[in-house]
Order: sequence, then C-alpha cells, then structure tokens
Amino acid sequence: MPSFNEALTFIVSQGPDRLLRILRSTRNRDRLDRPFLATLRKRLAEPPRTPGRLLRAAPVQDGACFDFEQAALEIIFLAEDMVRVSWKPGLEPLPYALVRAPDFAAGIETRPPGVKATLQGDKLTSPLLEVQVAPDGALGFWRGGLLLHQQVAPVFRGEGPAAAWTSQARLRPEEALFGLGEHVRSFNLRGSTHRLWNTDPGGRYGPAADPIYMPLPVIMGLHSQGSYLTFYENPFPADFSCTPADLEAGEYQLQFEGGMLRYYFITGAPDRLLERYTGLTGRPGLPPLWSLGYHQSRWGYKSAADIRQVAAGFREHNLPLSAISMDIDYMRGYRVFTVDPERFPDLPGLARELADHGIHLVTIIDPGVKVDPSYEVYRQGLEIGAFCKEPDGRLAQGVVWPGWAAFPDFTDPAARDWWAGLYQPLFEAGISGIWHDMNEPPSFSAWGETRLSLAVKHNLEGSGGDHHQAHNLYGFLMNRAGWEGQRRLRPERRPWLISRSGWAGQQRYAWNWTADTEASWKGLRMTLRTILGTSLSGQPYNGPDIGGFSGNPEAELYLRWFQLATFLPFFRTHSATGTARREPWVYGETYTTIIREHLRLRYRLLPYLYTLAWQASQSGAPLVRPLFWAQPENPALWEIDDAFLLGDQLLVAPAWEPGQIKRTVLLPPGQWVDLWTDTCYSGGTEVTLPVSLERLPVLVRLGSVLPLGKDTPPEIGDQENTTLHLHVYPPRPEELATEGEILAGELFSDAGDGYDTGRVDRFFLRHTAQGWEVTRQEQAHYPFPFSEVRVYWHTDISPITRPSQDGLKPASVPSRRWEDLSQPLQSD
Ligand code: MIG
Repeated sequence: MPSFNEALTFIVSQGPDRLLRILRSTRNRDRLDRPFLATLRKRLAEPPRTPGRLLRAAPVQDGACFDFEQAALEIIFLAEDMVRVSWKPGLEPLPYALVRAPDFAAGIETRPPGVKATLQGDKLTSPLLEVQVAPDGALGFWRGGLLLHQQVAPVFRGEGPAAAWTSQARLRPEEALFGLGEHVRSFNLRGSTHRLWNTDPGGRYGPAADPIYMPLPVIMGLHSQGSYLTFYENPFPADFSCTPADLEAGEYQLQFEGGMLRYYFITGAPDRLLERYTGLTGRPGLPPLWSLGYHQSRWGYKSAADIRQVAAGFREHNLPLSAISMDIDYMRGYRVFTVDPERFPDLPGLARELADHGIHLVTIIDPGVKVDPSYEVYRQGLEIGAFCKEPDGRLAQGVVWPGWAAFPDFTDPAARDWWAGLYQPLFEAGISGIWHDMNEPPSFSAWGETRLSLAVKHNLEGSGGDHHQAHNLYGFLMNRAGWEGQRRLRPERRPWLISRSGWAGQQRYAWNWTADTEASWKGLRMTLRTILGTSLSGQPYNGPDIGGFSGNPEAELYLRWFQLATFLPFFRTHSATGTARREPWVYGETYTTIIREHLRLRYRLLPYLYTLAWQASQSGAPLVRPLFWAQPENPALWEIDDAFLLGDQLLVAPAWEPGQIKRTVLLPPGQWVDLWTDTCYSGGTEVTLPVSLERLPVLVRLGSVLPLGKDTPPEIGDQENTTLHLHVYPPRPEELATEGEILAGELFSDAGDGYDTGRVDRFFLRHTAQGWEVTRQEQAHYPFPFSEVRVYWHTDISPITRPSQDGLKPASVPSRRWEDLSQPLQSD
C-alpha cells in the first residue's frame, strides 16, 4: 500500500486528465473482477480435498500412472535424474516454458533414449532416482539410499479443469531453499513468504517489497543428503509460504490458484541442476559482445542532442562506453514503435554517428499501445484482432504512459507474429538492442494491484483463457515475440533483449534487470541477493540500475554500486526522471578516476566474461553464482548473499556500508589471491579483507589462468593488433597430487556477433621439476583473434617459471603485480 504522501505525489505527477482516466480504468477493472473474484475466492475457500487412497498403479512408457480415489498421478522419467510429476484434475499447462515441447518421445536434449523406469509395488525407479508413492499420495524422492525430498500428499480445491492445487513439502531441519526468481526479501527462502505474481511495485521498491517483476516457479533445495531442483510448470498466481507460524515445523506450501499440479524434480549438484533445468527450458544463445560492455541510460534523455552530449561527455572524460539506452522519451507521445520527429529528426544518422564511436543504441518498447484511431500500430492491431478483450468482446483497456492503451495478446500466435514485425523500422534505423519494460503488465490504478482485470480474455494458443492464467506469461511471451522478430528481421545478428518481467524459459529470449530499486544502501544490498536468486532460477543475465532507480545516491553509494556492477552481467547506469544527472563524471574527482579504472577493468575482463557467456549457452550455468556453488555440501556457505563468484575463478566481496574499510567473508575451499595485491588467503576460513574507496576485494582462485583483453570497447581501435594477457595463478605444488596437469582456464572467442563458429582455447598448468608451465589446447574453427599473448605469472607462491613450448610467448616479466596493470599494458 502506498503511503498518503506517495499517493499524493502520484496524483500530482499524473495530472488531472490522466487521474480521471486512472479512476475510470480502476473502476472498470473492479467491475470486471468482481464476478471473477467471487467465483475464485469461493473455490479457494472450499475445504481442501486430498487424493484419497491409492487404488492401483500401472506402468506406462518411461514411468507409471497411479489412480487415487479422487485424483490421478502420473510420473514420467525424462532422464535418470529427472522426473515429471503430474496430478490431475486441473488444467494442463501449455508447454510454453519447454524448449522442445511437448513431445517428450521426440527427446529432450538431455534425455537418454528410453529411461528404464521400473515399477515395483509403490516404487518407481531409474538407475539414479527412486520415487516412492505412499498410499495417501505422499511422494518420496530417493537417490543412493538417501531421501532427497518429501512431498506431503497434495491437496486441491475445485472440480475438473477448475481445480487448484497446493503442493506441500517436508523439509529437513538444516535444509535451505533458493530460487523463486526475482524477489528481495531473502536469499534463503526458509522463513519467508512470496507471491508468484508478476508485479510492478511502482517506481520504487525497498527490501520489504513482494512480489516484484519476475517471480519464477523454481526452487532449489540444499541439505545434508544432497540437493535438488523443483520446477512447477504452472503459470497461475501462487503463494509460497515457508514460515513456522502457520505450518508444521519444516514445511513449505505452494498454493496455486489454478491448473493441475505439475512439477519436474531434478537431482544433482547445483551446476548439474541448472544444466538439467535449462536443458528442459532452454539456454540463452550467445549475446553480442558489445552488450557485455558498459551501458548508459536515463529516463529523461529527451533529444538526439541530449544523447550526443552524453556520448561526448564520455569521450571528454575518457570513459569507454558501449551502449546508450533510449527510454520512453524518444517516442511520439509514448506511442510504441514511433520516434518523435522533432526531438529525434534523424535517428539513423544518430545511430551511425554513435556507431563510429563504438556506441550502440538500445530503445525501450512497452506493450501498451495507445488507443488512437490515427495511429498505425493501433489500427493494425485492431484490424487483426491482436489485442486482449473483455469477456463481452470489447477491447480491454488500461492506462499507461500514453493514456488509454490496448494490450497485445502475446498468447496469440498471430499477435506475436504481427508484433515481431513491428521492430523493423527500429532495426532499419540502426538500433542494436531492445529493452522491454512494463510487461508484467501493469495498468496504473487508483487502488489495489496495478494490473488488468483477471477476467480479460486471452487466446492461449487457441485454447482460450483469462488473464488470471495468462498474466504471468505475458512478459515472457512478449519477449518471445521480440526475440523472434530480431531473428527474423536481422538474421545475421544476434538478438539482444532485456526485459523487466518474464516466466520460466525467459532465459532463452531476454536478459533481466532489477529495475526500480530505491537509491539507498539497503537498495544496494538487496540487489545482490536478488541477482543470486534469479541466477539460481535459470536466468543467468541480470544486473541493477547502478545507483538505484529512484532517488539520488551520494557519490560513495553510486561508486559502490558501480564497482559491484563491474562484475555483474548487465552493467548499466540508469535513473528515474527528475533525479539528478548521473553520468559517471558528475561526482567529480576522485570518483571519476576510480570509475574510469573500473570501466577499463570491465573491458579487460571481456574475454573472461564472454567465455562465461559461452559456458552459459552450453550448460546454463549462471555467470554470477553464490559461494556455495564451489562447495554445495558445506552448509556454512549456503546463507552467504553478500559476496559472490563470477565464474569459477573470481570471488567478489562488495562493500555495503558508507566508510567501509574492511569486511569479512568465509572463503570456499582452495587458495584465493587478492587481484590487486597478490596477497594469498586460505579457503575454508573466514578472512578479513581490506576495502578501500578505490577497490572492492576481488580474489582469484589459485590454479587459474585468467584471460584479459584490452581496456576499451572491442569495436574501438586496431583489431589486428590486440594482445591477450594471460594472468597465471599456479596452485600450490603440494596441492597437486602428482605431476599432473590441471585445466586452469578456458577462453572462447569468435566474431562477437553473428552465427559463425568460434574457438575454444583451454589452458593447462603443469608442474615439472623445472617449475610451472602453461600449455594451450585449441579447438579452433575460428582464427586466434589475438596478435600476441603475454603471460603474467603471479608466483608469490610458486616463483619458478618456465616458458611454455606451444607458441605462447614467454613472460618477459616473470611476476607482475596488479597495480602495474593500471598503466597501459603495452609497456613491458
Ligand atoms: O512507469 O520508462 O523500470 O527503468 O525508466 C515507469 C520509464 C516506466 C519503469 C522502468 C524504468 C523506466 C521507466 N519505466
């Protein structure tokens, strides 16, 4: 609930005309909602029904079916470590989330042909996983004789297709739960409640907000017997509750407001879980390389002149930049797919001009289409019947930035197809990427939730349904349309799309950002927890508005946010309209210099980040990982949400408080070396690390070869003459069992966009009587893009070095400290 003041600010900012519209729209929403909610509430208030007693079990292909007195259960093995559980009655989910839907017989990518599932009494087993079905419908999932997960008999309310299920699990006392997509309240879900309902919290949110834009029905569980992941394939709104208050100790409940109860249960270590989950729901393709650079944005860059000035500012201050986002200000009266002719008279010219400086343009697109009979997009949409309708067939309208707006029904294949084509003029004008906002979707409301009526109709691939069922899918399917448009209209380039909302499978189409966080230290702190949670829910690309969206961060807060985001996939400053300007130089010295060094560091890290992006495209592993990723069996690491791993090799421990000069962190096993000073710390212990204004603690895992590039955007300068800088951190020799070789790093390279093949270089470290040597093994379908390789030995620990024999240039400087690297790298 907004406070009175917030409400007042909102009213004043909206103006009297819009306010009237909002009042009318909200009243209309309530009118449509009333009968719908009455039925829904009545159904959800019914006493819960249990499946009853198990009557019979019968094997089916790859699984078994179980008939209960009041319900039917089907369990299918999709792989030896993955089963699909379906409880009926209830509406079957449309297979939107699945990458290869719905014909499992045709084979999920990771499914071995024909999993041997054996039904014996009430036990269904594969070689890896055993599902035990109790006479009352409780399910036990066992692996290697250990009980991994226990579902209490689920309950349901309502009849037939209107049935709505509640899943209930029993948890181990030490068990930790993660995931559920984007939320802020907690990292570990134990003890908290979350609603799965895509919601715009409205311009500003803090650590108590729930829900926000992109909840995802994915839960990862970790306990002393192992780990598992459950994906609930059900887009209906749901309430998750894991508090001791109203439950038996140790239980969680997930109450869906509709749909059959279908979930996928996967076992394995976290990396394996995400590999399986993304094998099922898809992996992101490689992003274009530029998108991993720095982006500048602001709600309030109002004209081409504004944007030119921003770009010029970056050059003037010698700050590298890869992209500028154009917020809703560029449109003609907030009409999507239009460009204001006065303020942006020559968008193609602007795009070309910026491209000469290596800067890409990204434009925002909202789903709401202004109701205006003289506006082409609106006319077309009406003509082909692409918009959502009210139950009586009238156009469903909401109020967003353009005023009255119609909402494309992205659950309609024809509407998606039409929408996909609308991006053409933007691409023709030279726009490189698209930013999808407002796709939960909200509709400004005078009271209650900011949303359309639940009774609004949707096509749902021809099966028909309402907004209650389709709402959580809306942003996801808008992204699908946008992504398909990019593929179709610009087949030679990779799509790049960032979206505020989405659903399971989202990672196939779009990145995600945390959006309207408050510009406060608490806002900064919650950013990482949110990103770790979405990472574990299958969405590997995420990042914040640096500095927070609403409010004006003081210099130190902005700097800390900037430093954190240097190590996050999405690296963008953005702020709300009416805030103070926030280009990275506005805070003056000493901040500009520190920011410049972080920008350069980010560009140097590109080969490493791009390799992580490639790994994500192969295995679904998120770029940003919680510390427990390195040692999931260590419960002491589970709760840590104030530090993170970037890939395997880097550990980042951000600063969260003003004036911070040190912080502690419990390190995962291994030896960890300070990136800046080469100080070595032993893992498995809590260490205290120095924090300065200039630098966050960043550690490199010993046993790494860290590939670094040049400190400017890849588009800039002399491509033929680039140097690859390999920073070698040999492990302690005594930690190598024998004279063995270790794989210490990977490097993926390709053209940075398009669909030609790439190459992988793998770096091995070997300890011989003469010392360390690094060798390279290549898998090459693309020429080595570097003209020179320099090797830097970080050998405080192992000072003996020897040049390698495979063409890597020997290190001319045997050991070089990080400090020296803030100088131009050319000088030896
Ligand atoms: O109602 O386009 O989260 O990044 O600047 C606000 C204006 C709509 C919300 C996004 C924000 C963007 C803003 N948008």
